[in-house]
Amino acid sequence: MKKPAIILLYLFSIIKLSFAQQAVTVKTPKAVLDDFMTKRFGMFIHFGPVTLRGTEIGWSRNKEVAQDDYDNLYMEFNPVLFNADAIVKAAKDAGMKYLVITAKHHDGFALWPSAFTDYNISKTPYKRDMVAELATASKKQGMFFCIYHTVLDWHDPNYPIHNPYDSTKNVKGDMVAFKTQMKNELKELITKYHPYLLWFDGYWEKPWTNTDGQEIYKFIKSVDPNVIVNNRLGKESEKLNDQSVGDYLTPEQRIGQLNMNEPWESCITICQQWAWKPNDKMKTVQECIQTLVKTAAGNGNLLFNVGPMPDGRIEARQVETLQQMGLWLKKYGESIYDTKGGPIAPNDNYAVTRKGNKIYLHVFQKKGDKIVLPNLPGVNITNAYVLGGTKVNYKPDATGYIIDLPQTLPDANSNVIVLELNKNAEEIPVIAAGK
Ligand code: FHN
Repeated sequence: MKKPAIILLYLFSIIKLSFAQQAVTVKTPKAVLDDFMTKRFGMFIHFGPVTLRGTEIGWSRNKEVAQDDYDNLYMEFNPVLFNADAIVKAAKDAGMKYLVITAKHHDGFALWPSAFTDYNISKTPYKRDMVAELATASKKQGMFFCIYHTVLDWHDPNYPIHNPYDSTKNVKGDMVAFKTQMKNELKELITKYHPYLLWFDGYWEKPWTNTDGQEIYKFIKSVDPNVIVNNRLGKESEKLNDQSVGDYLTPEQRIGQLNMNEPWESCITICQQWAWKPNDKMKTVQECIQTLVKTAAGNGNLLFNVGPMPDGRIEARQVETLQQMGLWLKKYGESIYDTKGGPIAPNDNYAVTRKGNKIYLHVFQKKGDKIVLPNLPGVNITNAYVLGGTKVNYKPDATGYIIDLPQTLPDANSNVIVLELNKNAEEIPVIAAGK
């Protein structure tokens, strides 16, 4: 090949590469993200025709449920007791500030009457627009409404993978057409339901590239510059950097590490499965409350998941547990909402959150009659008391501060002792673990 042609080819590939690697420059405004991180607690709802089988949404297709059988469940899907106002009220009573509905999960079924896919709610006996009903109920009750939209879609002919358990079923597909479909659906969802946040998922399969993620993020921002987007559009899911796509980290089924620099949100199930499962093992009220406290103490939000039953209601035992969380937050909410995590990382006995000149010491269980806090540089405790209760004795010692625990801890689930300081607690650097 002649020299000029080689140079041209080389230049072309450089330009192509630079475009591809270009980081996403349009970002969600910091103020919007900071506001999101003050909310601390949201409801995740995994729901769809699969609920008729009580198996896992998406993943039970071609596993516990044969593909044709799964893909035709929508013809029986008729959750007549689905009541968006009641579901939003259950979230509100739990003390939750935002709600995320799986408008479209990996099985490709749309819970809204999309103009871009026939595989949607209007084709079911139920017919009604479930996304619109939840959006309206959320607006009425002051709940921030958010939408989950899958990246991968095993039902879509343009997406190359149709069965994650059997690659022989893979097809050529057409990812350009697939992305066009996704953009059409996202524009439809954003302009019809005005979500506060878009929760993506399913970025891990080969056909999807980080560049695809960047392209969709830019598209979303061209439709609504303020909508928050999680970090599951791109391929980088463990940290936020110039290659990652999205605004915050999303550890799953675990409480994230104490992190003051990157916004994060743990998504965790109240039972084991994301979609409803008969007699699924449910967390105790104490586990639920301590999970929320440890998440906030790590400086993160908790997105707590429920799966409505085939008739559309959330199980009474789950609603009851959520109500108990709400009652706890009614008493101790100031130690969770709009606080910062740290400066000490959570452990099995206690965790801390902070706001202004207050540190909230969360005591999970009474091991001994005192807690010894590590030394906090330049900090003097000026007052200590059980939140909403009696004074607590404390004294400095060589290693830090000794906090005398009350004879009996007033709350069976999680207790809060307020430590008033001589300075702004939010300025205290994070104490390295084990100090
Ligand atoms: O595959 C999904 C799963 O079904 C569920 O939606 C969770 C929720 O975060 N995310 C994926 C697994 O990582």
